[in-house]
Amino acid sequence: PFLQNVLSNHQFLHSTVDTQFIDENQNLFIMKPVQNRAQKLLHYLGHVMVNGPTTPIPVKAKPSSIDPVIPTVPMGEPSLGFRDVLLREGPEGFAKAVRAHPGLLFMDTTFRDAHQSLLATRVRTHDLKKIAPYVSHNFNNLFSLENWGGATFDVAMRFLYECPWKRLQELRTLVPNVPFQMLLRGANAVGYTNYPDNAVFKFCEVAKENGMDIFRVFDSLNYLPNMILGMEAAGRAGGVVEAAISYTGDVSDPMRQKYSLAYYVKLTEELMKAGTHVLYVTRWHSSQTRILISALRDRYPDVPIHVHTHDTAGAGVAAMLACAEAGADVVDVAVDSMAGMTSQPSMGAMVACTKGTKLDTGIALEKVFDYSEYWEVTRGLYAPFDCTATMKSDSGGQYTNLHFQAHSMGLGNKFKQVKKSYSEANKLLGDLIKVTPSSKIVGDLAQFMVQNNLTREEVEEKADELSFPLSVVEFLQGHIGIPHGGFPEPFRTRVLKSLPRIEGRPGATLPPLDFDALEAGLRLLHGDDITQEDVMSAAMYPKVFQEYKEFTGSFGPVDCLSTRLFLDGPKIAEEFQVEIERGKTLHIKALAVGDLNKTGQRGVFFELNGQLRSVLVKDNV
Ligand code: 3PY
Repeated sequence: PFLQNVLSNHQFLHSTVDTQFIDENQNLFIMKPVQNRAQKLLHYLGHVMVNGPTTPIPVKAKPSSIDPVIPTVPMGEPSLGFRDVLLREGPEGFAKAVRAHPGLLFMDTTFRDAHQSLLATRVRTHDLKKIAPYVSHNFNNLFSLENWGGATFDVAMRFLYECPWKRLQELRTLVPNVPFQMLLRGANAVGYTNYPDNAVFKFCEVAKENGMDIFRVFDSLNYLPNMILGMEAAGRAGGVVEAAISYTGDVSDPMRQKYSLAYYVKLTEELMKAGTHVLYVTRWHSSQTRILISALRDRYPDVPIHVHTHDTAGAGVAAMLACAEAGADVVDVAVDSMAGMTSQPSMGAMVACTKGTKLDTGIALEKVFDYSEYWEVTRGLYAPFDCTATMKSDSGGQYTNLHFQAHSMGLGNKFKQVKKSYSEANKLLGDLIKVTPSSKIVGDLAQFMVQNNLTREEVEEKADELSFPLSVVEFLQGHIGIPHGGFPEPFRTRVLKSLPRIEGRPGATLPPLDFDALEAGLRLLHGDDITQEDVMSAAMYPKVFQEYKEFTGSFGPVDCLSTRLFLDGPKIAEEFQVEIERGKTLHIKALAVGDLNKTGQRGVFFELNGQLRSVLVKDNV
């Protein structure tokens, strides 16, 4: 609101008042904080021009210089979708409608898992927003659009310097008709470790308020108490609860008893009892599909079944088709140019393969082509993060993060060895379900073995002498829950010695989070415009949130920049426009980078809306 302060109060400016007027009009001295957004933005651009990208770059490649063409959408409101059913009939009615739907339904993972799997989760809200209306208008019959949770929450703040909540709010406005889906890591919410129960409950409540619809809840060990906590949090917030069973092993192999069909059936029974609206099976391998889905379909004829895989081996389309034929209602796909390899199977391929059959999706292939074209060019902007630059198809599966971890630790040339050690590390830890964070724990142990040249036998022999990665020690202490079949002994005892152990669900013994105290602390540090969403961000990632606020304090919001400018900055003499808010556009031209001065800084010169402006940037290179 417009403040009537000393600079603008008419009576004050014209001295038609006595001093009592000041006492009675306290707002005279409330000054609107100077935002200085343009200068901060120039500072950011100057910083990138001098020091390079502000986010770590794993692959030696430049963002492509071609801009994506945004396909046009018709004027007016998009057609009704499953979100309208959900809003009208609630989670139960929604689940019934999904089950009654005649053809095969899709969840589109392009906005989350596809780029988490291929592009290190780096896709920015800027690029999601441009194509969101197209999705809303052309794919209104999607079961859901997966666009939040998993690693996106952390990466948005840590590497993209943007607010994950704002992403959710903005996408919600652009896509009113398709249900949004997020990945909730059970009691770990969107983090890597257990949070106090009240933090998980509050997180789901705020996510629902911001527009989230379906909460897919998993636990990286399929540890039921953790899953049930996440399901309760999602359900109490009013969301659709999708309990996710993480699959490992081989149900067709009678020799592999640990994760047998009976294990999955029993787990499903518990999840049904806990009140899941939809069943989700996440699969890391492409065989044995029929057996598991058929068994679940037979036992639970009324519950929608939703299936997921990564296409690392190249058999994703075949696996999803087999699942659909065995009774799955929904399968996960990513748009063609963001599909395949460690991402999901291709949407176009699934549309084409089911056309004219009882599974016909009703989606027009031409619409998928335009969607794919946008993403093909957009993907080029993220070339510095594209894992397919160094990774090739692999029938072993489960390697996205491992690959990234290995490369970032300089073990890229030993990836074959890392993969072999991964399997050995998994056996050492007792053959685990491997999803975030258990997959990372196994990966950490594998890398530790490669770095120290250790075999499984040697690790077992020297277990009480070795200095294991913290994640491995904490896992054995019980920080993320209890694995199926218990902890591996005597390995656990030898590693932990006298270290404390957590019995049961870790969150149950954590003291509740004091939200008021957290909020008061944040206000003290960052001022009064702290929102409940900020409080949740700080609850999930205190240090990352602090750094994100420090970054935006210096550089302002940078989500208004195109991805090429965000990553690489402008070239000298490049002219461009940046819309910092609706209707407020800056016209910028990069003029020159000056010489290094005595204090290690450089002047960077711009033209801003026709006027010369400069910023001083410390040269860190
Ligand atoms: C995550 O936890 O981020 C995952 O994608 C697990 O599948």
